[in-house]
Amino acid sequence: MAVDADLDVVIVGAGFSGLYLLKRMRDLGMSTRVLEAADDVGGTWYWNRYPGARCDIPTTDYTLSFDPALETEWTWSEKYATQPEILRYAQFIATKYDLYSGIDFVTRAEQATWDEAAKRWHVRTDRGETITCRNYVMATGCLSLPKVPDIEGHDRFSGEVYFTSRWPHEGVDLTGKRVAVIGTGSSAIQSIPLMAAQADKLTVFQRTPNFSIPAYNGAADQERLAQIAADAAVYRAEAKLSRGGVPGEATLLAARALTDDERRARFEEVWAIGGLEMLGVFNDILVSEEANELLCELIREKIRSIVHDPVTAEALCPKDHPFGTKRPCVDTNYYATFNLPHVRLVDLRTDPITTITETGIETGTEADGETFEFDAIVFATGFDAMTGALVGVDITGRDGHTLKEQWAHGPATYLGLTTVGFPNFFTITGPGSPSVLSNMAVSIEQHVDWVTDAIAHLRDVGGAGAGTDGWATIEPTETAQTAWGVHVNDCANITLYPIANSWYMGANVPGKPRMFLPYVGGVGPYRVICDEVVDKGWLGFRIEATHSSQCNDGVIREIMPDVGMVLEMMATLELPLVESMSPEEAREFMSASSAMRPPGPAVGEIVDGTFPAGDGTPLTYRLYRPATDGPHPVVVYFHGGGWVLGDHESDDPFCRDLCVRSNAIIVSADYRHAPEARFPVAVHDGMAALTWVAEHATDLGGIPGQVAVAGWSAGANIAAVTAHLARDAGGPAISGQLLLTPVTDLSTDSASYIENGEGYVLTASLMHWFTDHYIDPADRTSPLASPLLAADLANLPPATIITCQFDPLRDEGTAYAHALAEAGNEVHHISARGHTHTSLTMVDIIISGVSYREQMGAALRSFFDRASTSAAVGA
Ligand code: NA7
Repeated sequence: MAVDADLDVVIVGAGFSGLYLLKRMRDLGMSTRVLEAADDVGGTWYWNRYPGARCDIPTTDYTLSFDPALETEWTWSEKYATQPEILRYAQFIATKYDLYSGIDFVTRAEQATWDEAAKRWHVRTDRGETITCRNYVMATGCLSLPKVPDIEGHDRFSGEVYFTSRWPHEGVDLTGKRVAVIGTGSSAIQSIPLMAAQADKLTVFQRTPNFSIPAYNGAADQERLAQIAADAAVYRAEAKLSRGGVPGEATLLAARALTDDERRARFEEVWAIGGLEMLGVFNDILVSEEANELLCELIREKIRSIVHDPVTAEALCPKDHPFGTKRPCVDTNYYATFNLPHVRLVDLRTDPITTITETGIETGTEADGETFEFDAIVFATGFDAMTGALVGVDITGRDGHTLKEQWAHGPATYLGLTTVGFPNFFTITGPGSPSVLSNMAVSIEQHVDWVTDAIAHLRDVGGAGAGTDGWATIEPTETAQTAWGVHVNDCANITLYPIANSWYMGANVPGKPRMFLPYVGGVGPYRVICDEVVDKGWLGFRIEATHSSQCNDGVIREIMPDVGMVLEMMATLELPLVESMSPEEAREFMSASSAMRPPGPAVGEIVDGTFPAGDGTPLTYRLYRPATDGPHPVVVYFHGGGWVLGDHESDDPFCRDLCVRSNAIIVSADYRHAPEARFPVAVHDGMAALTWVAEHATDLGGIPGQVAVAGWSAGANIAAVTAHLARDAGGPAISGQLLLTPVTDLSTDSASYIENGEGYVLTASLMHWFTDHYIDPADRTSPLASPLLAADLANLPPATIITCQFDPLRDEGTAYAHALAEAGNEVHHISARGHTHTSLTMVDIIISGVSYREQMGAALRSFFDRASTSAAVGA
């Protein structure tokens, strides 16, 4: 093969990513070339020249920060700069750092193939050149490959055809023309008011209405400018650690917690600021459908108030996706444009396009159709986002596998930067990174810096710097990549994003696999993760050089993202250790913490009462009755708290949730606490509660004979032991036992104790504090304390046991599930990945716990279904 050049680095794309990476590579002395299909720099801002094209992030923030000189040498003229100004900024950067000389313009990378023997990439261009390089970087942008319009007859129209994504450089004069616009995404919404100003007639074909917020464009925000002028470094550093790449405090206001008036006032305040600030109007809009709908209705009211014709207004009101789950648009006069007499909206939901003809567009059905004649059609139909440009180049990695094949079911990356089977191949703002959900300027810089560090490291460990032909190769491991995909999904799944048919989900391109493409965990947390990967010895990467090889395999984030956030938040509070307190102090501390939680769902009725312990001592209970018609089955529930703490108040939100999900009465029964009443008092109180509830089921509104036991942690220990006692006593009959993270064995030497003994709320030292208060060492192997150690585990009620990955008690819960199954009992073991001992009970805080609580509700329902079926069979 004739090789035209042998380089350290080839970069595809001369947008902001390619430009900055070229600069960094040159600074390191790397031989580098950039291949760019256009005849100038700018990437997205080179191609997207449609009228009205602007940034939707304030341009004070859409700024590269690597050189402090950029802060003073460039000034943005507007709040949201226009495309020509942003393009000039890219040209300014290319000129200032003498980058033009490193770029091959009008040169498209067509093929890249990894040569394992030579440890190089061979990149072929459409000019017939082959360039060989050590490292190959796709800096091709996320919205660069236009989607081919999937409309019958799209290539038949004989008039003028334009694509917003490929707008002619010389501009277009639509004066006096009959113009069609197909699509109502951001490109259309920005350009429609300007096209309407020229066209004789403008017809907008809308398949899905989008939310658009006014830009209120004008001078750049003075407050931001002042902050930047005062200390640009601090301002930019704050952006880098923020969630979206723009500094700012997250609101503490939850839409659901406000009154209608308060909500409206806050909404109006943010509407008056305009733009994507609306994404932060309330803190629950991207996680709660109810909260989101409250906001959607406020925006719809605005649309109805602007658009005069009620039918058009209604058609413009988005109703098929929660606000924010498709990128909201930022406009100037978009909705008002539909009040102009020559502008018409065609709702493709009611009148779909049947075909594009030589002279126009036909809609509707044969019986009831409409024919439109046009001089020009503008396709504003979007992009094959995030992956289109990457798989558009024929990239072949190790063993002849192509990226296209490998990503046929959706992209798989480690950190959105690298992918298994493709050594020394990097993607800037690739799928699996914050990219399109963030301020791209901030994300681009972070990715380029990380890739620069990686490439420098490869040269250093390979020894190339010492004059050898060393260089190293880097590639992620399967373990790291798979786990990253899981984490990306975990983050998306606690939001409403996956609901929408958006390009974030790949849903806009027919046949594209449906999966959430960007990383929603936030710019700051993502940066921390990328840095941690390096600090942990390039965790999850295999780095191989001629004489050395290193693979620190592992997973960077396994904890559920919302659980991780709560742990981080708790860490910042520097709470005192419970085990440093007296039981009395610990109880007060727990009550105070409980008072600050969300209350949990409403139930039909709550009744507080007492029942007698075996010695006649009155003990309290709280009964939760479903809102549905009774009678209901009854669950006797025992709270958590290590036999020392807790009561029905401490587990109140969880009991409400369980009541709603199981449609059963929950009787949260207290039991006496240690150290005042040590083992086995609590166990006998548990049995007394069960006996009393079974005897009074009818009085309580329950169904006699349908009684289950349930509990969490120490309460699950009481529930499990109560089931043993009831079996041995010949009753009461128990329909099932639901044990959430139970204590089943008081020894503390399991692997889960060692792995999770610190840092996940229930620590090994706290567990020792509980156990020491509860029980003498000599009694700890008693089956009434450690049910796992019972000689006889047969003939126990059906069990559902939930264990959590990051819980010291995980292994004893798992062992109990196995032991019960081995003894012939029906057992369902649910292993909650990424959860901790306490996370599943955090109702309305930990969203990733919802599916497990749903499974707990289902488990209770199934106990009772079985009980009623066998009762019917018996009858
Ligand atoms: P978008 O946001 O993907 O918008 C494309 C629009 O085109 C959207 O309204 C689509 O409707 C519509 N579309 C696509 N295909 C068709 C067919 N076949 N028939 C009718 N309508 C169709 O792309 P943009 O260029 O506007 O914006 C991209 C991003 O750039 C934007 O999010 C900002 O981040 C900047 P659909 O919703 O699929 O029903």
